Amino acid sequence: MRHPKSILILTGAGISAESGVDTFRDKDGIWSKYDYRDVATPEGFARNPKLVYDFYNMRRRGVAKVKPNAAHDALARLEREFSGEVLIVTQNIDNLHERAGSRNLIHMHGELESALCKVCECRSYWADDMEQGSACPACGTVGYLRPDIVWFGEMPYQMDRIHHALANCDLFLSIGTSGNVYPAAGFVDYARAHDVHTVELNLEPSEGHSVFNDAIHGKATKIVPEYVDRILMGL
Ligand code: BV8
Repeated sequence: MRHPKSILILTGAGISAESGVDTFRDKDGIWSKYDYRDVATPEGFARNPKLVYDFYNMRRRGVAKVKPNAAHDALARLEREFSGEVLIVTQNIDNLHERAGSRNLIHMHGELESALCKVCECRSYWADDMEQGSACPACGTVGYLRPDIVWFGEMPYQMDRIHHALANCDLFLSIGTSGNVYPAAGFVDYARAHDVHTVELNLEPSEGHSVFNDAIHGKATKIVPEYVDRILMGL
């Protein structure tokens, strides 16, 4: 793909792996330690809210101790130096893209550092532990605050904006995702249906690797900066 004008980049847990953030489905990944039905569904939260608060408190504390890696930095550099549009749609709930300097960013599965109140439906910045007795910063109600995270069975955020961007970009990159979770895993099909050039950059072939026009396999901190250099040099 030479001289793209608009790039949409989907990222998953693999882009944060080399920062020290656990992925989900790799060996010793999050889903090998927790059952997603207990910690990443509305039913699990209703059944045992403390377990879910503690699960996200542990992950929020973990992210606070790590920093963006060369792959996050390369995508921020692409947004700064590329003449066209760059939009990152991340499945990740960590804040490493922002801390690397990316601005045009959608967290389609929500964010660790955001709290959602079930009474006033306001979202508030939240960097500390959350618990049953936490009060909503916006309306003050106690006992109705949840992690602002999209759980299984819930609709991911900003899907209309994402679909519009997918249909109107000319290069779609998928970085560090196993292609297991929908609707994100279906973005490559949607892009292809709109004649968008699609490239997978991942440690190993993902579930949907055969759908991509092109694939580059390796560690994100190596292959992402190299690919960004090629785009910026017009190669
Ligand atoms: C919904 C919460 C409907 C936050 C997550 C078909 C269509 C639509 C839905 C479905 C469907 N089929 C099934 C469904 C239901 C379900 C689903 O997809 N289930 C799967 C398991 C079959 N989808 C949903 O429920 C979604 N909601 O569809 O709602 C609806 C409709 C109308 C009205 C209301 C509702 C919601 C999905 C979001 C769920 N929330 N997480 C959290 O706790 O983090 S999903 C979870 O998986 C994370 O968000 C994560 O981001 C996501 C994807 O995982 P990956 O990021 O890909 O991570 P993974 O470990 O799997 O892979 C890492 C990759 O990196 C690997 O390939 C590895 O090789 C690579 N890697 C590792 N190291 C490196 C590397 N690459 C490069 N360098 C390295 N160093």
